[in-house]
Amino acid sequence: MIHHTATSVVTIERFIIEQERQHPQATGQLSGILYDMALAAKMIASKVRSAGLVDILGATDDHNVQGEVQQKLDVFANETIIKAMDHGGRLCAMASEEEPDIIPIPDRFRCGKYCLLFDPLDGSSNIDVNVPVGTIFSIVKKVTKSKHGELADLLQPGRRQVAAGYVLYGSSTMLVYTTGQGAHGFTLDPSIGEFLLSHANIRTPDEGRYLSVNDAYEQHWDDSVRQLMRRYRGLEGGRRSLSVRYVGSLVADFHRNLLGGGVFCYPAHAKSPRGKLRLLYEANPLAFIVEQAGGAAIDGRKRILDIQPEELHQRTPLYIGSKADVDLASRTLAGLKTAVGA
Ligand code: FDP
Repeated sequence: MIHHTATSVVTIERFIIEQERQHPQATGQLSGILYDMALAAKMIASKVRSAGLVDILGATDDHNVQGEVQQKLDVFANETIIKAMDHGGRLCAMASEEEPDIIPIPDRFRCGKYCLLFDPLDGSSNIDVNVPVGTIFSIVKKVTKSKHGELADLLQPGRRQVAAGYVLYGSSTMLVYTTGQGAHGFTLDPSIGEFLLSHANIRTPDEGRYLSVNDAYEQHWDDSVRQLMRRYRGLEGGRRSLSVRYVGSLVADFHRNLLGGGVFCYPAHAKSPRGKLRLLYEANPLAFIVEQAGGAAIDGRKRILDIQPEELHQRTPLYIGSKADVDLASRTLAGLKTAVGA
């Protein structure tokens, strides 16, 4: 663990270099990917900030692979990340929530040993109403021998991630990432255009304050999910009730709960048997971060990071956040009759 004095200003670049130095065998490729992500984040942040001022609001005619209408800003964020990342010689393949297939590295560029998976602009249905949105990313190491990455390189369980992070475009822009040495947060200082260390070694409270769930789906939930929500609300089991907060932008809901303590739930339900969120672009990276911060993430039964993905756009139910609250989900959904607070 690197200690900085209260007065030292630590840029994300300095922090990444200092973390890299703790691994003498490091080639600098991973650090390079993280700088490039920080650059892409600054470009997207600048566009998001001016979204209300320019004629960029509203949907394009395109639909993404999930059949959702793409907002123009999604398209911009997607292209910005691809362009920032494809030429550095560190990646061998990419995958985006907005693209149906693997994104290859163009032949004119060198290929490296890492793969990047990302959700360029999460919470995009919130763009038009000035509600925070985010970018989420995950990095894994190539496992096949091919020069260009293959599907098998991208379809790795989350526990094999070497780094993951998210950017929250909120009242300030924050980037939080982990390389498995804790989760660290940086706030963009727009006056100098740098991400500065603001939240070193984030620890999420063991017990949460907040419950984030869209309970408009209650009619479609099964009985165990309904029971879990009653327990979170203190209506059953004698547990202290959680306060409900639901922005509807995963990054914003996750970030608030990470810092303040809480649980975000997107259960499977009758109309959406695998839930809504994407394992590779959303659940895995956030699960890596939350575990590094002392929290937990499950799909209702299994640890998210242990799920073997079968397809790029696989969906998963998600229960993520403070350890005690996720443990309660695990016990309740398994139908265990143990005491709620136990
Ligand atoms: P969005 O559809 O606006 O992109 O992953 C997609 C996501 O937002 C998450 O950010 C958010 O948590 C969730 O969907 C909201 O879904 P519901 O509207 O079904 O609650």
